[in-house]
Amino acid sequence: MKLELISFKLCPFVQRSVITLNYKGLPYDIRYIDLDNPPDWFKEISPFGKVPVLRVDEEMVLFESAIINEFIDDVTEGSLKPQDPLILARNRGWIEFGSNAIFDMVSLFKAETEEDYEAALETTMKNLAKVEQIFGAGPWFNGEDFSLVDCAYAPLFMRYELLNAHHRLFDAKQFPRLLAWSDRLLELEAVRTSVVEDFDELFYAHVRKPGGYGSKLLG
Ligand SMILES: N[C@@H](CCC(=O)N[C@@H](CS)C(=O)NCC(=O)O)C(=O)O
Repeated sequence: MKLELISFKLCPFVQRSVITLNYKGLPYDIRYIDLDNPPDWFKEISPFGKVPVLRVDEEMVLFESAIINEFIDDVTEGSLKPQDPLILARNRGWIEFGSNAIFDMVSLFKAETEEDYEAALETTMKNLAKVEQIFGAGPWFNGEDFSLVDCAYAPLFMRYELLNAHHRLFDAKQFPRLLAWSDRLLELEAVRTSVVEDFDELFYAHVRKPGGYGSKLLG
């Protein structure tokens, strides 16, 4: 099976799929596009005009990171999805929650005014508090079994680590379980190799770009 992942270097959703591909050891090619100026062939194949898109055997196109990840999992050994339908449904819900948490994190550095920033900060901290509250004994979201939920949260935590290094937003006193989970995830080979080499500089440049209150504080 030939896989080509259509990507944007900074996209956390693409990164979720890269982590899953890496973790499952499935060979793939990656092709980067400029999302500010997407090529016509991309507009034709991506129904939402978004990355990631996974081209399978040059003909079938899959989109939406959560669905791409389930596909990657289904065609490889050792499932990253729980067998119990109830736990699986719960996992899917928290993956979706993680997607919203990514958009809320972006709204922090996109905040133009102090007021917008404070509102975004409140939302993002509430998000993290909810995850802290439901996270069990670890080490992973489902306990001993590494899962697609872990793949889904690593990109969010990688970005928060970079933001925290610049301007501390939260610490281990507030979210001890979440930060321990984050540390564990960020140490994984599949996660460390899921971004381009100059990711940190690219991310900081992206944060600085809007130029408003949030970007000045966090960039
Ligand atoms: N729900 C989608 C979200 C993907 C997404 O928002 N990707 C962004 C880049 S990080 C994108 O392609 N944005 C382009 C656009 O919205 O036009 C998924 O999980 O794959």
